[in-house]
Amino acid sequence: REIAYDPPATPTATASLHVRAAEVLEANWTGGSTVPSRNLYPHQWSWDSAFIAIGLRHVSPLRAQTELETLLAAQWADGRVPHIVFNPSVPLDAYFPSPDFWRSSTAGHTAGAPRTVQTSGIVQPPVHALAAWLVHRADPGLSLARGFLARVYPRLAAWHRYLLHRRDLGGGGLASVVHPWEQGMDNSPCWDAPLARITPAPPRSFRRADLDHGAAEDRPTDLDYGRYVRLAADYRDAGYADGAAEFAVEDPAFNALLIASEHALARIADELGAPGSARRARAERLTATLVERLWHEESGMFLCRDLRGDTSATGHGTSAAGLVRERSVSGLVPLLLPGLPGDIVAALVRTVGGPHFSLGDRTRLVPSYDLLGEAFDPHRYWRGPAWFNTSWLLERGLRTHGERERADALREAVLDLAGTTGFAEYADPYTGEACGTTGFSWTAALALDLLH
Ligand code: 9WN
Repeated sequence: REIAYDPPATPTATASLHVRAAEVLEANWTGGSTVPSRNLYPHQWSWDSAFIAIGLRHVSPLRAQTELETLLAAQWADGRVPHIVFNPSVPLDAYFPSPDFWRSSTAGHTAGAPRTVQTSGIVQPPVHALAAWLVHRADPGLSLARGFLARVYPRLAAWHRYLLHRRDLGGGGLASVVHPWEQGMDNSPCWDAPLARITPAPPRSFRRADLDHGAAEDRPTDLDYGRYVRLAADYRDAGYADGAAEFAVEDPAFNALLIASEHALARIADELGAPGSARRARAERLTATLVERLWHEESGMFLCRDLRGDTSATGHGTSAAGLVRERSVSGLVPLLLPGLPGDIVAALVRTVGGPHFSLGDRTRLVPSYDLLGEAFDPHRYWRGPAWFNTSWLLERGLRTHGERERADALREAVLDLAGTTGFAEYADPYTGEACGTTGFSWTAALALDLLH
């Protein structure tokens, strides 16, 4: 006979997925933060930590708060949040580029790099205020007792200020990325044209540690790496000063995440008794600017704007000047925004299910790049494979706009494939076969989030 106070039965598959995901996060926890992967990425990464905190809040709100606090403690005085915070106990040759490449405390001196920790000098997408808000909501009592929001708010505000002022390289109100690693989708075909103008660093001037752990055909090419190294070294040699960037791109996902985080910051301000209305209004204005600068009607999605590209010969009117004609999942991420005009929402939903991404038809998770694009490759990193963070963002977007059935199907697919791939870094968009590394933190974290 059943005992009345037994908890309702949880389907075993769901329960075990929860346990396995929590185990991945536990195994990757280093005491103050979580590594994306023990072998491939043995330090703290910026946007990974934000996604990780969003999942970790369901297991340990304290660890989730700590994750974000550790990252923000490495913030530079100019407001930038570095894309990597290095763990001093990890050998230098475990990851490239290592701290001796970035030399943050000396080369970043003028920009205000911290002296006690070593970091990179570039940034990653600003998912942090959104994460902080969600982490707070998971346990408001603990958050209040620890003064969590009050401590992170000024840092998050300075971070957004940096992006909206120092990084408004196009002068139109959006933030630019100055390196493909900043946008987070390292070898996306969107960067092929802007990167082609960069002279690669000589192949023998650096050693790729990623190839010790990942299959070469799943990773960016040596030529890509040569250009990544050149761009980062030039930025470092200019003291990490913004303005003279050889590579400057306005990216839809990066800016949409900034806007979503600005909405979250408004809620945090409200919670702290400082009305968030001005921030909310700014988020709405930024949404309009995003549409104005990056929406491309003909493609039915947002595109990247290459600020250093040829803006004269487009044949599509001035508003299309500088837009990169490649369809990346990045251009679908703005679906996350609540204030998006209805016709744009409808067009994005059509595009997600249409031939270029085929969600719900030929793919179960959203591919990172156009299935029909010339550069499509189902295994090579951000040139086709499906990633779990972008599917999570799309799931949130579909649900925000009342697309319940599509959101439910995507949620099921994330949970199913996270489990069957062993929490893979990414997957073949057609077969669901695991690619990259396994035991990947944000895959586990975002699966956990969707279980709740
Ligand atoms: C460079 C950590 C990071 C992710 C990025 C992903 C990959 C790094 C690399 O790993 O980039 O930052 O060495 O390839 O592209 O999105 O944050 O998981």
